[in-house]
Amino acid sequence: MARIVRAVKAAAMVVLALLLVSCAPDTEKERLKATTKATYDKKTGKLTQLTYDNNKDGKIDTWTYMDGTRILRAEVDTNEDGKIDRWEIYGADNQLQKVGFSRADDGKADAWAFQGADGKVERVEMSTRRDGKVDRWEWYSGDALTRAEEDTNEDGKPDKWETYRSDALETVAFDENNDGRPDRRLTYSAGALKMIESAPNSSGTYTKKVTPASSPEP
Ligand SMILES: [Ca+2]
Ligand SMILES: [Ca+2]
Ligand SMILES: [Ca+2]
Ligand SMILES: [Ca+2]
Repeated sequence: MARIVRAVKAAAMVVLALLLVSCAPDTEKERLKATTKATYDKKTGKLTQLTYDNNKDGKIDTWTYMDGTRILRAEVDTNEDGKIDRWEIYGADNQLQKVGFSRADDGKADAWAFQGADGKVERVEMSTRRDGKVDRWEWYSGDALTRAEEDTNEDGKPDKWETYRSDALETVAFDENNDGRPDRRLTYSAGALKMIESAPNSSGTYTKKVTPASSPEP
């Protein structure tokens, strides 16, 4: 998660790199020249793409797509294995909107992280079926996962709710009759199931509680 937090301000660095080309020592100058390439639209003359060598190893690893001075998106091959592993999407104000990443690291984005005001990940949207359709939403505080919602039956509505404490699952609730409201809640402590609640009344309060018998002493 930390690498997502470190938002690469690709375009700013490219501009910086272009400036450095003129004042860097020869080898550095050569590297920047070889890896910082600008592509322009033949008709309009507008800048459409900039490349960049973010980790300074002489190999292009960042491709920033531009519309003139506006950054549209950047694609980054962080580990230089030939597969893009980071997708940066920018808003109209050249501010980073979200960062896509590939949980399977197969060159296909399946999760997108949104930053909070503190620069840390605030929310992650996920396509668990890897079809581009978001069906899981996670919320973070600091760097810790605090809660999640999931649409497990692809009807566009969450039907599974999870809460976390110290990155461990604390409760998970399920909507079993597909009315958008939870019907059963499982509570865990230190990985062990502690309570099952069900039969919610009209205000959503569970009226039935079952405490699983604790495992027999060895
Ligand atoms: Ca590189
Ligand atoms: Ca890669
Ligand atoms: Ca659903
Ligand atoms: Ca329900």
